[in-house]
Amino acid sequence: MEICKTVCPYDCPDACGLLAYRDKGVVVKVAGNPEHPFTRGMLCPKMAHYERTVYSPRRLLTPLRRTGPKGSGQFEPVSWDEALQDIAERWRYILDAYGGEAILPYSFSGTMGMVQHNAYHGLFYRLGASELERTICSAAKNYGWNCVMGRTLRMRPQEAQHSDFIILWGISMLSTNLHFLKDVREAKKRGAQVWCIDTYATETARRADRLIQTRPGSDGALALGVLHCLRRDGLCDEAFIHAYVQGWTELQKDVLPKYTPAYVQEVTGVPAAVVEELAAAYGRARAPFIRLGTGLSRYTNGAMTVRLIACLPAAVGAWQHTGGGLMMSTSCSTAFDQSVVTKDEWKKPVRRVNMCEIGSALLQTEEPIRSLFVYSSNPACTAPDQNQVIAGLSREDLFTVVHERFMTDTARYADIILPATTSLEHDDLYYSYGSYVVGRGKAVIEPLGQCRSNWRVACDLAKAMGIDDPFFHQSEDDLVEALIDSTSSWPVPVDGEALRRGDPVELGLPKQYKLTFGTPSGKIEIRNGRETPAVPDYFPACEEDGDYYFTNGTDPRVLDSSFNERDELTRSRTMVLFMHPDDAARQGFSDGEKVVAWNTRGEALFTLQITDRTAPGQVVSEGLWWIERCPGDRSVNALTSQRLSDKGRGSTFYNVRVNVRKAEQVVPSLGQHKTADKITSDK
Ligand SMILES: Nc1nc2c(c(=O)[nH]1)N[C@H]1C(S)=C(S)[C@@H](COP(=O)(O)OP(=O)(O)OC[C@H]3O[C@@H](n4cnc5c(=O)[nH]c(N)nc54)[C@H](O)[C@@H]3O)O[C@H]1N2
Ligand SMILES: Nc1nc2c(c(=O)[nH]1)N[C@H]1C(S)=C(S)[C@@H](COP(=O)(O)OP(=O)(O)OC[C@H]3O[C@@H](n4cnc5c(=O)[nH]c(N)nc54)[C@H](O)[C@@H]3O)O[C@H]1N2
Ligand code: SF4
Ligand SMILES: [Mo]
Repeated sequence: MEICKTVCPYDCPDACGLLAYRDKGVVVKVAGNPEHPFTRGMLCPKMAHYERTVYSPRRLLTPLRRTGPKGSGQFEPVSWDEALQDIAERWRYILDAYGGEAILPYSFSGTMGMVQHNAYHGLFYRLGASELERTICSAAKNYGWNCVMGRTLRMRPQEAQHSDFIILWGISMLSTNLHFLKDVREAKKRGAQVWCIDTYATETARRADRLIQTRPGSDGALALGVLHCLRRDGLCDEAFIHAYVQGWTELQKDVLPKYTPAYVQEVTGVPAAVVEELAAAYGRARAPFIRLGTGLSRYTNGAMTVRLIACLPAAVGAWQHTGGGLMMSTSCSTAFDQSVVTKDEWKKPVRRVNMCEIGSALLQTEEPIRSLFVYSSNPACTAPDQNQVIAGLSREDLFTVVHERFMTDTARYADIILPATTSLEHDDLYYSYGSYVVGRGKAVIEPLGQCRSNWRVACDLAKAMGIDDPFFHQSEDDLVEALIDSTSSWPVPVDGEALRRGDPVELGLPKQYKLTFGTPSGKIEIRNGRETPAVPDYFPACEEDGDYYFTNGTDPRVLDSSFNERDELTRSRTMVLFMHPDDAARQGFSDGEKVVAWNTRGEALFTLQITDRTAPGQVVSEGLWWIERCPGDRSVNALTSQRLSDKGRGSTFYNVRVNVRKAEQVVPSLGQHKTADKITSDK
């Protein structure tokens, strides 16, 4: 038995060190790599049996061509040559008749390896295809942070061990950042308090010392309430502010007076006394640490919310203390020059399509998208406004190619499906966005069946399209080597040799990195003259009609829609809707009955769970489920909106309201299967 070192490839901040046990060319089990400085030998339950994903009987093993109507799931196997030829022929026709912008690539987070994640960029730049704005995840959050902190290096998570007051703010850590728990526990052992701020009692919140429950989208006002109290009670660090912060005077003069605890209670639903307690605990802590999640930024005021929260550590000078500060994603990816893979010099100015608006984009009749190439993503499940997305994918005249490992909701609508490798079957280099640990993953086994990696298919398609460039003659391992050689701009030398060997390597950070502010002024920019408004202030998220806020949180059994292939994980307890007992009583619902949540965009069928984990006036469901795992024919994104965030053109998944009715009640069809027949086929 050989033990091969690799990395978990999924879109999870932890990027665990993974050991694959290989026996006669087969991976028989996996385990966590105990030498990994952040994940320290533990895997989450999904990955503890990664071999069940790799060798799943559901793996797609040959290219497939559609034989039935779109979405019917009827396909026949074809050879790679035929599949590539079909695609090239259709694309040549589209390029000639309509130009490259009629083709759109769509991808996101199937794999975080820098080679496979970016593998297709060069090809689509060369084709002059429309460009996808990849903003679905954390664009608003990054925008908000950048307004205040610019390119300041982000915090190292292990520092939290030295904090005496940790706030898990809008993060479902036990699902989405499990390995941070070790640092939190370490801090607790040393006496730290751990509070959680969320809109409902997540599993994470249930284990914190305290949960503060906010009204969805209102956290910016809570941050201002805390700042109001800190200033009033003399708990700010004036010396730090004087040395390192710009715009505090304007904030305290023009904005803070309004945010009295009583006013903040009105806006956020957090009792005034609790706002006071939070401010006192934060202001009196020696080294308060905020771990900021992404959920709270997925609103039409999401970037502003993050901007306001980022003012907190500045006001108390948390940055100057070991263990103090604010952590969101790390800056790890910037250590590498990813243009060695993305080939940015081939980029031309082309039409940009925002991925959160893929539904409307596929239905637009002016200069329609005529071919969609989906890889490493499952938009029919994970993009907002599912009915629009599916209506778009149902267009008979849309030529859709999906490069996938499994028959996902999206793959069902493909004309051609290409079978993809898993991370154990291809080479890559992985960074982490929840720590500073990076690692290499060499292919551990031969590709299953006829599966091919993203890089391989990008090169195959380039050839089929007659693009002959030395760039496409490189192997994926050549690209990994080039990435390892590309770290010269990182401020601390990177141990390339250890990386080459496959060891997990933790990137070093300069000694004073937390006090070296990467903003144009060199200071923390509470006032940022390039923004409107220059001084941040709360504004409410957009209001929708409907009786309930709808929060769609994460489930530890799936990662976005990945792992739905695993029957043992996802066979039961999908599409559960939490509702407060008062609301259930008012509507005459009983626990366990089937209910429909609906709004103007669509509806989805759930099993009701009556629980006081949610607030009155709010319903919650966890997890993104393939439609075949759902009791109805839609999943949660039938309810969410394509509307973009205030800044950063990000998603607003949590900015949703719904009504709820008993399942057997019939209501006139609401947006379900919005038709695509506005688009006329011309081929
Ligand atoms: N098991 C599992 N792990 C995952 C994922 C997964 O789907 N499953 N997804 C991966 C990906 S792609 C990402 S981006 C990360 C995301 O991981 P997180 O940063 O944890 O983000 P979310 O889970 O989207 O949201 C976190 C929390 O924000 C809360 N929230 C929503 N609105 C508000 C609000 O207005 N205020 C406050 N205070 N809280 C709010 C939600 O209730 C939720 O509990 O996780 C990654 N890891
Ligand atoms: N309602 C709601 N919707 C959400 C969210 C939410 O919180 N609420 N979260 C959003 C967020 S944060 C994100 S990041 C997105 C993510 O959404 P997606 O990018 O769609 O992520 P996944 O659902 O994990 O789908 C990834 C697919 O890539 C495939 N894959 C894996 N490795 C490879 C590979 O090497 N090559 C190829 N070709 N395919 C591969 C997998 O089989 C899988 O089907 O979802 C968003 N959707
Ligand atoms: S999904 Fe996340 S927690 Fe699970 S093994 Fe992968 S990186 Fe680790
Ligand atoms: Mo994400």
